[in-house]
Parts: sequence; structure tokens; C-alpha cells
Amino acid sequence: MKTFFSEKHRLHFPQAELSGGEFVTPFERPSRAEYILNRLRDRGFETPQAPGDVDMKPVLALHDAGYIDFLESAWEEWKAAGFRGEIIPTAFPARRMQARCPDHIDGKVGYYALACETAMTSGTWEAARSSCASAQSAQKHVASGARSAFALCRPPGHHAAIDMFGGYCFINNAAVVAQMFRDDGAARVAILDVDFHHGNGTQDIFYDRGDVFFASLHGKPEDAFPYFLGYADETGAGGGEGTTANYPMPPKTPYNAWSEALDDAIARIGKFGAEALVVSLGVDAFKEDPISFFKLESDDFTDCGRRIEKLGLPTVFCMEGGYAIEAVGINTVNVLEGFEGA
Ligand code: OKP
Ligand code: ZN
Repeated sequence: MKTFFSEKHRLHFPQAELSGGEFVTPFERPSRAEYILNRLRDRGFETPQAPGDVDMKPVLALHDAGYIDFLESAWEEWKAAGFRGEIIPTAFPARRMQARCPDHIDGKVGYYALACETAMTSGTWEAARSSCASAQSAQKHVASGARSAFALCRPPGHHAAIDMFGGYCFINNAAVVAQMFRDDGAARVAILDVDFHHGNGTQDIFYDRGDVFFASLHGKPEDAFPYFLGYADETGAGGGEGTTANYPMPPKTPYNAWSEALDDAIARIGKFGAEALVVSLGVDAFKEDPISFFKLESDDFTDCGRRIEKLGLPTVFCMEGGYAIEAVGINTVNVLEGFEGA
């Protein structure tokens, strides 16, 4: 399987994440990519290919134009306002307030944020674009006939909604890949999100569309980030009724229960008639993940890859989360090896 990766991910390295009332080193940090790269190399994968330039057309087809403008200019506006730290939102359009975008950058940041753990810095926008570019190059490789490809995306994407960043995400890479498969002529596309966290952004983007099926396995919203989406009774709306499938699961969920949900999601995707598959590949369902609560073992990820392969679909894997950093490489590559027949 070919892999795609941009060194520009390093341009996104905030120093601080607000967690439990403290500023800590962000869980989503550049070294995560190193562990994955090392493991890919050790297991005999070809050297990852650098992506081409990002194509903003499918990005703008899914994300709000004002949101993309905001991401592009946020750092300059933040500096121009005289702020000296990293960009962190502090005020939000909460219940019964106005949903109008303010002019001041401090207000704009809150308007376009869904949470405040995710800081932005001078290189964040360029890194987010390069992450999306890797996903796009992987899609092009598969669209031109390869069975599968892996995009080592950093920053990740599945929390990025139509017009909101947060949960370490800015551009929804997996959604962009799905849209590109549609634009290339696939009538129906599926996105399978196996990251521990609900893919609220992906769900938001495709909620009322019947052409893209979205399935997510995740910690139940009563107990896990992003808290405000991902219930089982969210099944799609309008033309997209029935094309969203959520599998919220409780603390300590082991692989036997998790894999039942996986099999159900896979069966639904098969019945839907998807012609291409995008996997939001987070490996934070791992038992030792520091911010998650499922109990998957490293070998379970290999089995997960095998089960996904049985769909027989052209498949693009986009990296999402996984924070037990030394195991992130092992678990990620296990999924890819399982898919390839290990
Ligand atoms: C991003 B992805 C740490 C809480 C962290 C944000 C989690 C974002 C996960 N105290 N909350 O889905 O892996
Ligand atoms: Zn996650």
C-alpha cells in the first residue's frame, strides 16, 4: 500500500492545550507522526510520498467560505489585535445568543470554534492544508486504480465541521476524500470512522446527503468528547435520512463488543452500495490511550483491518487520533497490514 505524508505537519505545533484546568503539552503533537513513519519503515512499507498542492475546490464545496477565510487570516488578525499568545477561543455563541460572526478576532475565534483545547499558531493553516493535500494525493492514487492508500494526515480532520474547528481538527480530510470520489463518478461513497471520538464534523457535513454514508464507532456522548453529538438516534435528515449510523459505546468496551459494532457498520456500508470507502483511522480505541476509554489490544487493530478489507472496496485511510504515542505507530500499521492480508 502506498502512503502519503507531508513534512509541513511540523508547522502546527501549539505549545499549550487546556486540559483539566491546566495548560499541558498538546496530546496531538508532531512526534505522533514520527512513530507512525518509523513503524511503516520497519514493516517494509515504501517511503511515504510527499503530496501535491492542496486543491481547495472540494474543500470549499464542503466547508463554509467564511470559515476558510477565518482559518487563513486568523493568525495575522490575532497578532494585529496585539495578542501575544497562541490563538485560543474563550467566548462562544451559547444558548439564546446571536449566531452572527463578530468583527473582532477574539469573537471570531469563538464563533468558528466548537471547543477550546485546540490552539492555532502561525503555521497551523499551512499544516492543515498539507494534511488535506496528503489525503487528496491518496485519493487520486486510489481513483487511478490502486486498491488502497494511507494518508498520514496531521493535523487530523474528523471533528472539523462545516464551519467549526476543534478537537485538534481544521479541515475535514476524510470528508474531502469522499467528495472527491463523488466528483470522480462514484455514485455512493461511505466513510467509516473508527477513531475513539465521534466524527461530529463528518456527520455535520453529510447529515442531509443520501450519497455519502457515515458510520462512527465511539465513546458515548454522555461520557466522551465531543459530548454534544454522536447519539444512536442521529440517523440523518431529509435526503440523508438513514445514511448516518452511530455506535456509541460505554467505558471499558472490549474488542468483542466493539467488533460487533464494526461488523454492523460494515454490513450497512455494503447494503448501501458504496463504490468507495474512506476510513477515518484513529487508533485511540487502544486500551492504553491517555484520553480514551475503550480496551482494544494491538492485535485487535490487525483484525479490524482484515474485516474492513472484506468489503472489497477501493479504500483511502486518513489518519485521525491516537495518543498512546509509542503504540500509535504499531496500531496504525496493524490496521494497514490486516487490510493487506497479514
Ligand atoms: C481528537 B481525535 C484531554 C481532552 C481532549 C479533545 C479530544 C480530541 C480528540 N483532556 N479532548 O478524535 O482523536
Ligand atoms: Zn479521537
